[in-house]
Amino acid sequence: SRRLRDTELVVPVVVGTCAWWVGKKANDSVTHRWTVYARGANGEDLSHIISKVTFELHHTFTNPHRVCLQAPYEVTEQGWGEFDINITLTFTPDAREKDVSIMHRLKLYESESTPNTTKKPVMSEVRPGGAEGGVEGGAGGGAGGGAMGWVYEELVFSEPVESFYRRVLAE
Ligand code: SLL
Repeated sequence: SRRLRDTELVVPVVVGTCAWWVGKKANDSVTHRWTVYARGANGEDLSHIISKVTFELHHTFTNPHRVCLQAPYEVTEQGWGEFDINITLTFTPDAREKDVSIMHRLKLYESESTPNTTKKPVMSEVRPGGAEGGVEGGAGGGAGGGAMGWVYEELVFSEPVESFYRRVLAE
């Protein structure tokens, strides 16, 4: 199928983490439970454009290479430390696009650099084949501790494959 000149398909996505302190059950290896996720910016599950999401956890986790073949694209774990998670989006084969990787740091603790407000809502974009930074937000988890952080990105498919484009618009 041919590619459509002068056409762009823009899909807003959010990747993020949220973490909760486990409270009195905390021990040396488990202080928090947390979830890392990728989803559509409006809550849609993205399975119309994504075939796989891979989350690369810190090597101290058992089986750190976690693969989600269907929505919800998320991993829930427990641990003690903060680290960078590489999140790779693989698109449906009919898109004929390369994977996109987004790095996101798991935050367990509210910090001065993650204020209780969302930063300025300017959008950024990721083009399949090359990622750039997006808009970040964060918040503290309130009583007991915990933290959230997320980044809003736009996946931009420029000159999309026609059959992919038509299928996505029809869904
Ligand atoms: C740090 N550089 O030192 C970071 C690494 C790694 C966190 C944090 C493993 C949990 C488990 C876990 O939480 N690793 O043992 O299953 O802060």
